[in-house]
Amino acid sequence: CGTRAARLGTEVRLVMESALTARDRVGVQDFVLLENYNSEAAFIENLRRRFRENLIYTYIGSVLVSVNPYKELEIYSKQQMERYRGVSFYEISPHIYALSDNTYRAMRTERKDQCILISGESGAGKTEASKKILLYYAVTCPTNDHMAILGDRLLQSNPVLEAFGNAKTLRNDNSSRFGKYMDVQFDFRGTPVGGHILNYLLEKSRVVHQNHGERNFHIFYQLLDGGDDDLLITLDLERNPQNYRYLVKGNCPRVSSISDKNNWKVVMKALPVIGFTEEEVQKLLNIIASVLHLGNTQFGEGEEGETYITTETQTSNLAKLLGVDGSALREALTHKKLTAKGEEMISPLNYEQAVSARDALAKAVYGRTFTWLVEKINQSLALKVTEFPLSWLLDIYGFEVLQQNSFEQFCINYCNEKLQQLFIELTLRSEQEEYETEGITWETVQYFDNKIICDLIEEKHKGIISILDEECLRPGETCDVSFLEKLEDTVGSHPHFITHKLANGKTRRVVSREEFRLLHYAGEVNYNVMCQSDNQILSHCFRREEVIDQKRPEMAATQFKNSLMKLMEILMSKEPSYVRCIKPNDAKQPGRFDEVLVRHQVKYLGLMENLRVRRAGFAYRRHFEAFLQRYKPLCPETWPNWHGRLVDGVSTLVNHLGYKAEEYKLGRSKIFIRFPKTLFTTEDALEAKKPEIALTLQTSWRGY
Ligand code: AD9
Ligand code: MG
Repeated sequence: CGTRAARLGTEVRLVMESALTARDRVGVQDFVLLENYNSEAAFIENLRRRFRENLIYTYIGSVLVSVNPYKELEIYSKQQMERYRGVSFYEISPHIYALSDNTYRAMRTERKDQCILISGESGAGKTEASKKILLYYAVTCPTNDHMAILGDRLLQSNPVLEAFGNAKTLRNDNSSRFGKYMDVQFDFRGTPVGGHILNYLLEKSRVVHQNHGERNFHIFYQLLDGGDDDLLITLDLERNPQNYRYLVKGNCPRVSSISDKNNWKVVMKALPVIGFTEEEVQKLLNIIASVLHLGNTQFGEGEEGETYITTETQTSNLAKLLGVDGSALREALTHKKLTAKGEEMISPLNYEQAVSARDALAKAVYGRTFTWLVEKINQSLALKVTEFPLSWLLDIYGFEVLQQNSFEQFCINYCNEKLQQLFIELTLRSEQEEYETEGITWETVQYFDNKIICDLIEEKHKGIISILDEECLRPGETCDVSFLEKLEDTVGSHPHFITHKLANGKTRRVVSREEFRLLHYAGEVNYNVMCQSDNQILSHCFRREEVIDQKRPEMAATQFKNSLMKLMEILMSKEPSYVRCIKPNDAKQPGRFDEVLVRHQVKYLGLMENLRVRRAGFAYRRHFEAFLQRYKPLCPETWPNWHGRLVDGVSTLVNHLGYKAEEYKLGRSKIFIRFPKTLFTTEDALEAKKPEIALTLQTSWRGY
């Protein structure tokens, strides 16, 4: 049945069928055609069979599921792009180009903003997918000389953003450590005319600390490996990354899959293309170098507990690179300014405070540089006119569980929780809308709604973020303990929240006293109590008196929540398409399909839910015209041509085929078929009739 079902995906052109090889037809190319659509095992088996044949793409209706092949496949060439241009979704094997093309055409014909949401866990292939979509637009959209420059800038912004915002982690050698939301504007001819990037929550803590086996952001290693001798001398840098404290924490300066030297060249070529002047590039490099020097700045402790800098040369280099006065910098690193009763006072920092002030400065400098970089890129892509339709692309960090999960993982996972909620809402909405426009009765579907977890995190006054905010404003060392207590008081009985305390007064082993566990839709994650670290961030961003002041500044978590809310609003107003990425193994190896890992992702991506929604009523739907065109040879009254109304033609055809009333429904423009079996039988009949009709078909379909 796999082959029969896969064939259905080809839909129209019988004579074109040779374009699809037997290999293309392994398994079903649309999960809705799985006979046993409730079976997770059948779902995974279909993925596995296709993966084995390098068929990494499969649909669930209009959702594209993609399995990371971990090897270069010959499916992204220009010729391949041509194959997918202007071709309807089901005529050809599933591909990211088919989705790109469909979105593009929907935007042009319906003049409605589109958005492509790419999700999946770290290393599943989101960023690669987003690059392939951009490339498809850049190559296939009509253009002129001026716009070619823009296309070039769009493409060139990628390596630059990746150099500054991506890093090697245990899960992915090129892991995005920021969320990227990119839009591309098109004019009435369908030419890309502008773009904009929004970035979310760069993981700044990586600048000063990396877990074992991980690296800092790529740009540091690229500079040291690729920068020529003169440049390194100007920046007072040595080539060996081992000499820099901020680069040795993860004990992993080299990554076999990455050529820092080559990537450096790519970045240096890209910067002028996206509008950076020579002077700006130099400034950027000064900052990168200064972060490294900052990391090597060491402190000593005097007899009175005061702190002084023991690495004078580093500090002088640093001051020079940052263009600031050396003594002011020294003082900033070892003293703090307090304002009490309107008077400013300078007081010395102790050793720990100085170290943490230094690290906070490094993170702030890097974070702001990244924001500036994105702004510069946006200037180079900017277009002032806004009435053109947009196509948006969201590539955001995937759901993440590390050994130690802190504030950043909390935000990342919260973001994924929100996207999942949006996915469920929009999928249901579009199904419902389609049924309504077609005049077919909607049947309610049971599914897991993760709103309960989103509420636990974001609810006003009662949610984790609100409690975190309040606790971060309280002075005192016991903040994290009281944070946990407050959480227990407020959300302790929530079914998705767990601490070490059991209801019977005993202690739970899997959660330590400094942690709480959230049962996310995607899995369980223990988070360190975050208040302390956040306090540090806070105290460096805002002075204490500023915090206590009546003008309460927004806390980091609330800021993140608000920007997510805005994002969700934007997304809700667009026509969404989805790419759901799956990671086949943790070893980053080609050809390995780890069933346990895949099953977990299928579960938390909600793919079975998605399939159920899609199959709740009807497995298959097609426009009357396409349906009639394909199956008309099976009925003497519709063959070779039907001259009446399309709906009557389809009705005559299915009556002749003996479809029972419960097997199908006719909408306003489409036929809906409830079970794949009905369709398979029809397909078989067509196959049997092929020799008889082939000759006529070839002639009559040529002009189709
Ligand atoms: V993270 O949340 O940013 O850590 P992503 O973005 O989901 O993650 P990414 O796109 O970076 O993962 O993919 C990880 C690696 O898998 C890439 O560096 C490639 O080596 C590999 N990959 C992913 N997709 C493809 C593909 N379509 N073809 C070949 C791929 N290799
Ligand atoms: Mg990524």
